Amino acid sequence: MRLLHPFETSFGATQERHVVLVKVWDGAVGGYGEVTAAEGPFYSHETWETAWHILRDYIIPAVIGKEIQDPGDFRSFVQGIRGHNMAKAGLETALWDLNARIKNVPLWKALGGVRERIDCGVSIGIQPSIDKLLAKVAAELSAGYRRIKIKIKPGWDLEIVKQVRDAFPNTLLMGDANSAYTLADVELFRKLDRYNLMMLEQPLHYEDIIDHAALQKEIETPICLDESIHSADDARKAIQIGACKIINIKLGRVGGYREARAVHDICRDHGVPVWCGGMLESGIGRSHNVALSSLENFSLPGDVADSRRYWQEDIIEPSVEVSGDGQISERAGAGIGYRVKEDLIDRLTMRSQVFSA
Ligand code: OSB
Ligand code: MG
Repeated sequence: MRLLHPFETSFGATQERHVVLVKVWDGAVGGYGEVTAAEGPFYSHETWETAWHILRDYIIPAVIGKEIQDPGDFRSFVQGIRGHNMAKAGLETALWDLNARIKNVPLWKALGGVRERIDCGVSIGIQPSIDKLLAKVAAELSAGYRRIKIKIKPGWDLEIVKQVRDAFPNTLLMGDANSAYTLADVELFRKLDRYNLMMLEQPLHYEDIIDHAALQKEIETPICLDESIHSADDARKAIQIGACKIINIKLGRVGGYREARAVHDICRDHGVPVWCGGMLESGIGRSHNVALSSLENFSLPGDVADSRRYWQEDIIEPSVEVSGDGQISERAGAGIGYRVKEDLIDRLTMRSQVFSA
């Protein structure tokens, strides 16, 4: 699937997406999941090809033909496979969808969600010019989005944040560095403190919490961790040492709903708000993000936005729609609550494989 616009972060730009989808079929009902790994190993070590390999050769053989009463049991089958959380989440989230469809309940309710409408923000990539960025921010605000995230990197940071803040003094604004800095940049972050950012996402190394804790002591702006948090245990440690005040939860990064809920719960118990991150998902991954965001402690606007920001035509029907006041409504239907356009998926498919018990 080709993104309508290239998306650029501190680690590079992307436009062509290879989306690995997982469909689980119990003989009567199907459930769908999405692997959120990118084309290259830049956000994380996983790519869509490594996910395919790990699913085909390890995850699916560990699960196929097994009796699964509860999708939370999935973890016990794949415990021996280290890492590859996005590959695991592709199948785990499909099992949650399947289970909710079998029980004929909306997935967000099966998860224990309480928010019938979720607050939406947008993530705006690095732009060719500050004028283009300002125009994008203005357009997203008039579309109704409640929070603006701008990607930053060395050379596209202080001045950019200043100009956006000057132009939009009252907007909920944050920056996401995707690990582009080190502790040597602490002066820069002190200067960023002037611009009343809601948070600064993952400024330092993608596996670090120690340096983030040191940085958080030096600055006022809350640090939000993304890349560094792969589990509830990571979240506990990060909170314990003061590495962050907010956590972004992504289903892929943590390996699915079971761990996402555990991260959510640990954060809630420590008074740390969370929000749902995005990975430029197709409608299937996006609908899972909508369901996850219904949980109580998702109290900040997430990066879950309207399908039309990304795709000419999405693979679910209806597509994910954001209201004029920046919200998405949870669906009343069973499972993810959207119809999956299998015919369109067939036309877009470049590789597929069927595994039977
Ligand atoms: O860091 O949150 C991130 C996209 C790809 C990889 C990492 C990130 C992002 C985004 C975009 O910020 C979120 C979205 O609009 O899906
Ligand atoms: Mg991020």
